[in-house]
Amino acid sequence: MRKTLVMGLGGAGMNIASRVKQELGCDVLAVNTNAETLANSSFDQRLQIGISTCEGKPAQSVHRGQLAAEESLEDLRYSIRGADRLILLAGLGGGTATGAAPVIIDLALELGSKVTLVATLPFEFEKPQRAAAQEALTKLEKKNIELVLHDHAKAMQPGKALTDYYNQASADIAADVEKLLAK
Ligand SMILES: Nc1nc2c(ncn2[C@@H]2O[C@H](COP(=O)(O)OP(=O)(O)OP(=O)(O)O)[C@@H](O)[C@H]2O)c(=O)[nH]1
Ligand SMILES: [Mg+2]
Repeated sequence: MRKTLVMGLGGAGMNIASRVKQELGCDVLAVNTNAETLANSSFDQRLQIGISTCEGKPAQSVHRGQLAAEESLEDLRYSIRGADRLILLAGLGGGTATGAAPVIIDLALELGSKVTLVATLPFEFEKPQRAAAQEALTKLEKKNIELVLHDHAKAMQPGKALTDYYNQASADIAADVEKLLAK
């Protein structure tokens, strides 16, 4: 039987992954540098990356996110090995997911997995995050992966509360993942 690994990476990735887990009932591996976020989550499978690089805190820069994944490459290899397919859930724009995603994707491809990156792009008001996400996206588009993007700048409706918006975004992305899993 084909094995798919669903991974929630970084803060947004984990929030989206918990909705995916709740709605689709699939197993999810939560990956983050942030020890507190991992400890407060209810995922059965959790991996803290970059313990020395980030000391349990958010990566906060793309470079530190990359170093965190590189530091934990063997743990990531062990987690991904045996998966025919990786569905990686991430919010681009912060440090952890933006820096770690390319490292994780390259590792999964090297291990022979097909990779789908389901990623959000930052809101219009998140100027530096949007620039960081765009730069990362340019590089990710060159990789041999499937990309499913959810642009917060386009999907956000004026006047909508952020929590309501995130709820809707998570539901929409869970529906995207359901379609991917049915493929
Ligand atoms: N859909 C969704 N998007 C989010 C959520 N939280 C943040 N975002 C978006 O995701 C982007 C990245 O934020 P994080 O996920 O916190 O970044 P990170 O990968 O955890 O990086 P660090 O915080 O530096 O460790 C933000 O700029 C927002 O655009 C969420 O709960 N749901
Ligand atoms: Mg974060």
